[in-house]
Amino acid sequence: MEAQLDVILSPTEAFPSCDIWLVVDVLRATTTMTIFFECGGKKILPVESVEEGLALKRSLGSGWLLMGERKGLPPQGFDLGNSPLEVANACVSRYEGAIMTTTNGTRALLAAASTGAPVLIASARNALAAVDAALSLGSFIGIICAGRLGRASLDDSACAGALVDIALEKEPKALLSDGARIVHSVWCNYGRNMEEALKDASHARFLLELGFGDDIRLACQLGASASVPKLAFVNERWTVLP
Ligand code: 3SL
Ligand code: MG
Repeated sequence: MEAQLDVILSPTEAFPSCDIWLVVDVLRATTTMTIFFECGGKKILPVESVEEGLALKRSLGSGWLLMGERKGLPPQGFDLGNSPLEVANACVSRYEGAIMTTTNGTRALLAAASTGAPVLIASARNALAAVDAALSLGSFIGIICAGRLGRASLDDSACAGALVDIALEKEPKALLSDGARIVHSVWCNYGRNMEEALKDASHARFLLELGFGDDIRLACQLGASASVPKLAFVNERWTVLP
């Protein structure tokens, strides 16, 4: 069967019924997750709210990291922010795992999980490996951009465009939805260059103002990682595994 690619620009759109999802929050949640597993992290428990994260950390104990953000910064009581650089420097492999909540990324992930189709974590870093993994699991691939506060974002659209581009190299006859064509145009319009696309992204400017320029640099490293984290339902909880 010919491959089919559909992209939704924000989780507020209607979800198609696809074989497999790639969830993208390149700035920064899915980049942070990719790096967490590159660094030997064991598992991530995504949760919706700060309160749920704090309660889960209290019940699981100090062997677990609590990480994430609101308005780009770690909420009070969190061990780490949603920063790929911070995670890379945190010796995450020493912990049983991490509990994570972010404004858009973990919510997009849980929304994808609710469809029942398998879910993989995608970022620019693992773009090649993530597309390979998705194509090996099904022919109808859906890509969810986390976006920003219920709206489309240029950063996730460009990253989704890169995923479509990579998929087209492998499956040149793949059928593209309008969403897939839109993000592919964005990616090509920026010369297939993440740095160029992110220069125009409002969320990248917001992160730069907070001093997270190194996180953006890590997020732009297209194909730097072979890690493709996946979502599984373990012990009654959605869990991201390496
Ligand atoms: O919205 C999210 O999930 C975050 O990735 C946003 S931030 O880059 O950490 O501000
Ligand atoms: Mg984002």
